[in-house]
Amino acid sequence: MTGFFKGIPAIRYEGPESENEFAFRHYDPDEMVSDKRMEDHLRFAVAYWHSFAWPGGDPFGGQTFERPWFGDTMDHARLKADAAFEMFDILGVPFFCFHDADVRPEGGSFAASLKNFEAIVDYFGQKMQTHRTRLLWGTANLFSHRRFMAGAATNPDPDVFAWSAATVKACMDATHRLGGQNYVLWGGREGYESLLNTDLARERRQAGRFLQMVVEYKHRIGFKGTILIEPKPQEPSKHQYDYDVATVYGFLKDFGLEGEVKVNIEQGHAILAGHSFEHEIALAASLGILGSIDMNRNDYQSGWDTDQFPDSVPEMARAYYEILRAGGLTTGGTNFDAKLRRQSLDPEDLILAHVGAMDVCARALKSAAALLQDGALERSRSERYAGWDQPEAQRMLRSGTLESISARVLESGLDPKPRSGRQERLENLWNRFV
Ligand code: XUL
Ligand code: CO
Repeated sequence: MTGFFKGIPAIRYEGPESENEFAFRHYDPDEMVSDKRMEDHLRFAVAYWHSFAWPGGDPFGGQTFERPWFGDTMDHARLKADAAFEMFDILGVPFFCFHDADVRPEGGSFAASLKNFEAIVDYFGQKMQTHRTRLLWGTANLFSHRRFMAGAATNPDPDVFAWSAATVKACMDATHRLGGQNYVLWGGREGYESLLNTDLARERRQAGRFLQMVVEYKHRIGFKGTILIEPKPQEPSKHQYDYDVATVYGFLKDFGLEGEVKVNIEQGHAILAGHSFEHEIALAASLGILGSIDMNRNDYQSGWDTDQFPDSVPEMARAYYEILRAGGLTTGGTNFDAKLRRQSLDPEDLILAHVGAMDVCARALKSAAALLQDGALERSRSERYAGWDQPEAQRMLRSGTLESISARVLESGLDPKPRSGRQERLENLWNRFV
């Protein structure tokens, strides 16, 4: 026991009337929501980096948090893992996620870093025998160290490409070994700062080949999890090649990977791209590439990626409605890629941030499931498109030409009658459930 969370009890479901801060009011893992237990719908994960590796800095100030595991030794790394698994137990979360750089000290060479990493992965493996939390996904940090300042796979220097490929291999091996259900690639530096020094076509080709290698390796080692790309339009780079879901889909098609790779959609990234979270989820679902979600919101005024814990049930309900409509999460989950505010110094803050976020998601899921089950929204949507179910309309889509359609319009004296889109009525319906 590290003693870091001393005095904090395991969090249990006590129902909406509970006044106990250290209890769930809405998240009851065993409660059935439609066809599945709540825990199996939401598949919550704790993000190792924000909760255990982030020191509380911002662009104007450094570390605010003091944690006994901050330091560059393997002893520190093991203490950090001990504290992390203690928190997973307190929260009862089924999953966690990590980057290589979150969990091990950097060594003096690639081989030394790898040795540290493998030792910690062994340590995780031992801990997972006595704790119930599993690995949702692993990933590589190819953005923090200065060697990645001009990109990883898209770097003008082939040696950085090679270093990145070797790093991803190590992280995929670790993910596979720990039974991870997905492997994520977020291209923080896969973009550019200035077009004046950038060869766009070349960088995009490098990124495409890199991703093909990842998929080839996945099959060679027999990793059964899903490979996920996490779109983000900018920050840290001025422009990232994985801008949003639509851009990623085009990229996957270009490199023949649309059947192999899905997306991990983050709420804050969707907002930065000028979309809503639910838009990105609905689009991914419609393209068959919805994989997983990172559940952390941005501040709507700051214009950058603030990675806050979710606090709005109506917003989350929009997201879970689209997820449920698409059939739910399979290998994916709800990863809290969220960090405390830098003034939230106490161990209690870290626990209660997750408790509140899990409750918000649970309420949102329940509202969304009730609305979907009610069926009125889906009926209204199908009625709106009912004309397309007519054989004539289907024939037009299948075998129509501009000439044949034009002839029919002239012959039939066709005269379309505008119909209400009923938006406000549907908003009222929505608000009855949420
Ligand atoms: C950065 C971000 C990352 C990815 C994993 O904005 O979201 O933490 O989720 O690299
Ligand atoms: Co993320």
